[in-house]
Amino acid sequence: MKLDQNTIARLAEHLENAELQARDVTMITGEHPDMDWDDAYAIQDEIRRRKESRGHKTAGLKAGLTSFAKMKQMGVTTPVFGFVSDYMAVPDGGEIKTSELIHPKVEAEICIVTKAALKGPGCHMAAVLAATDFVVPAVEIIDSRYRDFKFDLKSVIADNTSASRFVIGGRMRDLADLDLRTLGVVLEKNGEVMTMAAGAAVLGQPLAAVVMLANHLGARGQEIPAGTFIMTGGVTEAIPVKAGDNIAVRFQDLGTVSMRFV
Ligand code: 0L1
Ligand code: MG
Repeated sequence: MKLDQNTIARLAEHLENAELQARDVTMITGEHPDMDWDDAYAIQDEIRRRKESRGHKTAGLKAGLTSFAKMKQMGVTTPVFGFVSDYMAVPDGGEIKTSELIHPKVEAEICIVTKAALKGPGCHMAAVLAATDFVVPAVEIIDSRYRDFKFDLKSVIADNTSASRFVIGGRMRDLADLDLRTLGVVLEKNGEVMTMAAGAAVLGQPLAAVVMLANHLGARGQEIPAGTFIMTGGVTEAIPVKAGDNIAVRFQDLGTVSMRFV
């Protein structure tokens, strides 16, 4: 690690305040060009610790930048990992206040909930298949705290991978009844189709993101506990939204997830 504890704490407070006050900031690697990957995740961990110390529960884990469309959109080649907090959850069909956000975008996510712990290194697809309790669809609302989306991967990791809101909807289904690779997703804004894709857009198979997450955490001495909600990453590119927009995402076999931006 290149940053000391005081700097990590200061950057976590800076980025969390930007999130909570819906205020954009410049990317932190501008000021700290030497920071490394461990520093970036340490800042994210400190943001999580701050939220939990105020009584917010961590509601789930997320993989980001896992689809070819998102990697292309962001000009990167590596997935990133983050978390979502309880206050970020919005009910299906609910309202999302744009005044609480900076420049939100929506993306469709195939998600699972685990029924057994997953621990890397060495976690593999069979372990994830065995540990999956059910599959459920969601929409993630990402809202990078960085001005004009000007950031690099380390800055994004420190900013908790732009996590902002999420909506779980549709219906839960058994993994054995689905083919996640061919599962189609259609994202509509104000009744117009914006983008569509199949699950294989996420690393060839969305559960590969869970394998990577377990191994990422395992390398840091952590595991995915049983009962964890995991978002495997946007299937399509992210679509910008503003007040007045209605979003409906139709997932084959999993139903529809919708929300309104006000
Ligand atoms: O969930 C994600 O794919 C993370 C995206 C981070 C970069 C962005 O804000 O688009
Ligand atoms: Mg996402």
